[in-house]
Amino acid sequence: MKATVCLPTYNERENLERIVRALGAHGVRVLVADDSSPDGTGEIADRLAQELDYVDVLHRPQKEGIGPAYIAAFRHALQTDTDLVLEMDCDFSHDPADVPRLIAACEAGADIALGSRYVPGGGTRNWGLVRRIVSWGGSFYARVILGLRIHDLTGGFKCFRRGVLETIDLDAIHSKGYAFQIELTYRAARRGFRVVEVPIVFVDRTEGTSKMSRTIFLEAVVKVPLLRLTVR
Ligand SMILES: Nc1nc2c(ncn2[C@@H]2O[C@H](COP(=O)(O)OP(=O)(O)OP(=O)(O)O)[C@@H](O)[C@H]2O)c(=O)[nH]1
Ligand SMILES: [Mg+2]
Repeated sequence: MKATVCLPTYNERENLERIVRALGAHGVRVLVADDSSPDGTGEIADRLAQELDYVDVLHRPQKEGIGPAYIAAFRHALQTDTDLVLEMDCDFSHDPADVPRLIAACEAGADIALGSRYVPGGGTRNWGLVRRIVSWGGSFYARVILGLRIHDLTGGFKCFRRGVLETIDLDAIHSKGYAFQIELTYRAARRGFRVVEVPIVFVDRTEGTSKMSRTIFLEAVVKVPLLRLTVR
């Protein structure tokens, strides 16, 4: 199946080129969605797109969070003949070498394959106790309130069959941060799509800085019960 990896970037100049080249080994297309990073990530993306025929770039005028960046990238990818659309962080927390396993899960029948830290074989590396509790606790909170049988709801390493993204009402999604990941999976599960968790080991970034913030955290806390009440 043809696959497109969407890579949202904001100040990832230390990571982008290595990730794009590593993805090239897996026969996927790469779509970088850069929110006018002040560190020049967008220019690196343009240079790579000129050199490598599997790379495209979407430049967005301002930083709006991963939600809007992914939605713009999905719409762009859906205009091509790609069968699968992937999400992946551009900071090596997600290993490009795991991309074929996510694709294989969809080829084997999943509508959505989620890279999961909280199933046997998955895990996190180099994260302190607080980050581990926030992440696991966030997934547990969402799992209980939304009544899903999915263990990792906040992760951002995923593969969708294009039909999933064509069916969900992308216009209705306004989440910006982690809530976006929860919302997308919840809306897909409500539509009856088949979700499969693929174990991954998540490694804390070594280059660049995290964009996680208190606002992003609070958005997810508030959004989860709202999703439960409003999404049919
Ligand atoms: N286009 C765009 N990309 C973003 C934005 N915020 C974060 N990203 C990218 O989304 C990916 C995940 O962001 P991170 O900063 O790693 O956030 P995180 O993975 O939730 O947090 P950490 O685990 O602490 O790194 C990275 O590739 C970021 O560059 C944004 O506002 N716009
Ligand atoms: Mg990260």
